[in-house]
This record gives sequence, C-alpha cells and structure tokens, in this order.
Amino acid sequence: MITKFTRRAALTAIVAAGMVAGTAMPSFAADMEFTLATSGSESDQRSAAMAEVFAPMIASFADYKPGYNGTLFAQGTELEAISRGNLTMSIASAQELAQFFPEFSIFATGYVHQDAAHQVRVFNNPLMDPFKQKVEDELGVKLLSVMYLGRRHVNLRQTREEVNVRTPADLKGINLRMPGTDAWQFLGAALGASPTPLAFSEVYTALSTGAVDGQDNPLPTVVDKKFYEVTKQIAMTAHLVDLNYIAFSKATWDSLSADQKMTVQRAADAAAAYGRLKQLDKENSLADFIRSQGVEIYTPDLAAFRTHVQAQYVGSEAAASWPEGVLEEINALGN
Ligand code: KDO
Repeated sequence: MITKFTRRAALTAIVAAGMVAGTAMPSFAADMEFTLATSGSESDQRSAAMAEVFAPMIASFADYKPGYNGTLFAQGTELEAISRGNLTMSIASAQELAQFFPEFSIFATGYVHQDAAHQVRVFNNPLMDPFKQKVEDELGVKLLSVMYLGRRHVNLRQTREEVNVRTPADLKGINLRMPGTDAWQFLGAALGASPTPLAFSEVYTALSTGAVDGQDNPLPTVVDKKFYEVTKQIAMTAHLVDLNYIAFSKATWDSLSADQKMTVQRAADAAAAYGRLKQLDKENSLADFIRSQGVEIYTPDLAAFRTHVQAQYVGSEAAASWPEGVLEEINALGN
C-alpha cells in the first residue's frame, strides 16, 4: 500500500508539471503527433479500429503513430509513460488502472460486466465520473472511450482427456498465465488455478515450451496470436467480459482547441464502436476455425464458476476499495 501511495504521489507531481508544460503548447498546432502504445498486434481489432477510424478522423491536425506488440512501452508501463509526457495514448485495462487506483478492480472483477453493451452503459453512466476524474487529476490521463476485448476463456495445452474442466476444482494445480498485475492474479486464483504473471508477448513461447499450462483470452485473441497452434482445449468460462479504455494524455488534451477536442472524442467513440462490432462478429464466428485446428471447445459448469469466483471477492482487499453502492449500480445497468 505504501509503495502504491508513494508511486501515486510522485506521479501526481509529474503530472502537475506536465500539465503546466501542456498549457504552454500552441492550441493551433497543425502537425501534432499522437503516439499510441499497445501490447496488441497490428491485426488486433482494437488496433485496426484506431488505425482505420480514429487516425483518419484526426488527420487534419495530428499524425497518428501507433506502436504495436509492446514495442514502444512494455505491457503495463503505458499509463506511467503518458503521465510522464512520453506517450500520448494507450489501450489501457482496468487492471492497469487498479495499480494506481485500487477501486478500478471493480471493473476487472470476474462475472461483473455481462456483455459489450453493459460495458458501454457503465462507462457512460455518471457512476464513472469520479473514477474518470481521479485518473485525470492524479495521473494526467483522460479515459476517452471504452473498447470491447471480449469474453475471456480458459485455454489449456492439455487435452480434455488429461484435464476436463467442469468446475474450478478441476483447475487446481493448473499453471495459468495471467497478465502481470494484482487484479489479474487475483482473478486467476479465483478461477481455482495457480496464476503465473507473464507479459502478453511471452505467452506463445511459454505455451509452446510448457512453461505454463494455459492462458486466458477471448477467441479472437487466440486466433490473432495463433495460440491454437500450442493448445488443445478451450473451456468457455467467460469469466471476464473484458474491456480496455482509450487512454489519452491530459496535457495534450488541454493543448487542443475546442473543435479538436470534440473531434478527438468523436474519433475515439467511433473507433470503439467500430472495433466492438468487429470483435463481436469475430467472437461469434471463430469457434469452427479453432476447432478445425484441433482445439476442443466446450462449456463447463458456468454456475459453479460464477459462484466460486464471486465468493472469492467477498471480503477481499480489492472489494474493500470499491466505493459504496457502485457494484449495485453496475448490476442495475445489466440486463
Ligand atoms: C493479455 O495480456 O492477456 C491481454 O489480453 C490483457 C488486456 O488487458 C490487453 O492489454 C491485451 O492483453 C493486449 O492489448 C493484447 O491484446
């Protein structure tokens, strides 16, 4: 806790300095450069949406410069880079934000969001305002829009004969790669597995060598990163309807004219909406292809997973950070 607090206080100071620098920039700048860092690939739907929709919409005043596969900044370091003024944008997760603001773990909790539309209703609801404001004030990052990554499932190297996943008890001892933050590790343990933190860029190799037993991601990611080549089964746990935020430098934002701000906001919303539709489409159509590659896909006992995962959060340190009543508000926005 002390580390987090110290880190946050330091960042607040950095941001304050950055914002002063930001306001000194000319608001009419015609040749700005918006750099974006993501650990996703170029063909990932979120990357494609940014390149195909966001970039042309802001082209009259800014060049869009994306860096894929964690090449500009390593996974999990992007928000700090924006905060320090070294990066304009990222495709940020709630789990990354929870490292600075533990209450963001509520959006990273298993079986909370129900679907893509629910994510949008939650993001646009006034309940999000204090969350967004805090990120802006203390990290110097504006959360422009919510992107859909999809339903995460458990994807293992073992055949179903070796490991048949019906309930969380069947994941006991399974070395499951999860991204490297507390919120992700908690979710992996809540599923009943033994979570191992690993950067996204390392997952394929770790699966192929057997350094880990499995990973969790939505079907489009399994195809995009060819995880089907090195795994044998997917248990459709749907334990997290995963999202990302389009994160934007507050210092750069403050340097834009009112028209430019409106254009950036519209471009982010349009890219998120476009990417969401594409991702939903892929999610609904990729199972046959994955099966044709020799990967068995099946649905475990979802009620058992939901009950077990939710029970792990009750009384947890993460849940203690959630503002009173917000979980109920999120649930009320569901179907
Ligand atoms: C991953 O590392 O498994 C993950 O899916 C986590 C997401 O939050 C997101 O960052 C994503 O990776 C990357 O954008 C790569 O697709």
